[in-house]
Amino acid sequence: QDFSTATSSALHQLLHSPELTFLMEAHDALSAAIAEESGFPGLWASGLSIASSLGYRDANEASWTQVVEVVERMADVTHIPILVDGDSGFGNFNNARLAALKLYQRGASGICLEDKGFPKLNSFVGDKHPLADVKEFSGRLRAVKDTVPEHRFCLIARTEALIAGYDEQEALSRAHAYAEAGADAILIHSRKGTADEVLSFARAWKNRLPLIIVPTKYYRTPVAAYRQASISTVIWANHAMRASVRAMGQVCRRILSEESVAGIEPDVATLEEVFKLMRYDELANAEGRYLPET
Ligand code: SPV
Ligand code: MG
Repeated sequence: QDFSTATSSALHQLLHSPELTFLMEAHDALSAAIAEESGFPGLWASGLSIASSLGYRDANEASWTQVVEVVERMADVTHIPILVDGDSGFGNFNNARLAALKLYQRGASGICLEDKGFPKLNSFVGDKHPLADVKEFSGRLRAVKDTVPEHRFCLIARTEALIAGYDEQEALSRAHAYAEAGADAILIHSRKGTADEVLSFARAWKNRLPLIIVPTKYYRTPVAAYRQASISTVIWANHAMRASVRAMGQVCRRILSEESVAGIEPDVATLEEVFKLMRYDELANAEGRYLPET
C-alpha cells in the first residue's frame, strides 16, 4: 500500500502538471516492463488489450478478478503509476468500489470508470453504446471515492456521450456531474477520425478538472494541438498489443514457410534482452547472498 500511495501521488502529479503527459498501454507484466524501460512515465492498463491477451472480447468477458491479477503482475515489475481501465465498474456501485479497492491493494494508482452499463462493449465495436443514468453512475464514482483512501488513488470519470452519439452539451453536463461526484479527472472519448470534437469539448470544459483523451481513431492530429488546448494527458491505448499481434503473426508465418529461424533472428529480441528486462542479474546477486557457498 505504501507503494500504491507513492505511485498514485505520481499519477496525481502527472494529471495536474502543466506538461502534456503520455500514458502507454500495457496488458501484462512484459509489456509493462517494456513501456517503463522505454521511458514512459505511466501506464494505461487497457481493458481491450488485457482482454485480447487473455483471449477474450472487450465485452466484460474477463472477470474483474482476472483483471486485478494482470494488474498486480504489472505493478510487481514496474515502478511507474498504472491507471487501470475499470470499464463500467463491473456492475453497480458495489462492484465498482470492490474492484477499485482490490486494484489499490494490488498496486494500481488509479481507476477509470466509463458511464455505461454491464456488460460494456468496446467503444469502437458496433453502434449500440447505451449510457448509464447520470445519478446512478455518479453513485458509482462516489462509492469508489468513499472506499479507497482519499489522495491515494486517482479516480477518472470517462464519458461515452460522444461515442453514444450525443452532442457536446450532453458530454459536458455529464462531465460536470462527475466532477461534482468527486472525479479527479475527466476522460472524453471520441471515435471520430479528427480531433475536432474533443478539442471543442476541451474549449468548453475550461479545465475544471484535468482532461484525458485517447487518440486511437484521430491519430493523425499532431500532439501540439493537445498542448495548445491544455489537455492534461494522452493515452496511447492499444499500440503495444497491436504491435505484438502484427510482429508475432509475421514471425510465425516466416518460420512456417522458411522452416528455419535463421532468417528471423535479427528481427526478434535477443534472449539477453529478455533476461535483462526480467532482471536475471538480481537473481544471480541474490544467490550470491543467500545460497551457501559450494
Ligand atoms: C481500452 O484501451 O480498453 C479503452 C480505450 O478503453 S478504447 O479501446 O478506445 O475504448
Ligand atoms: Mg477499455
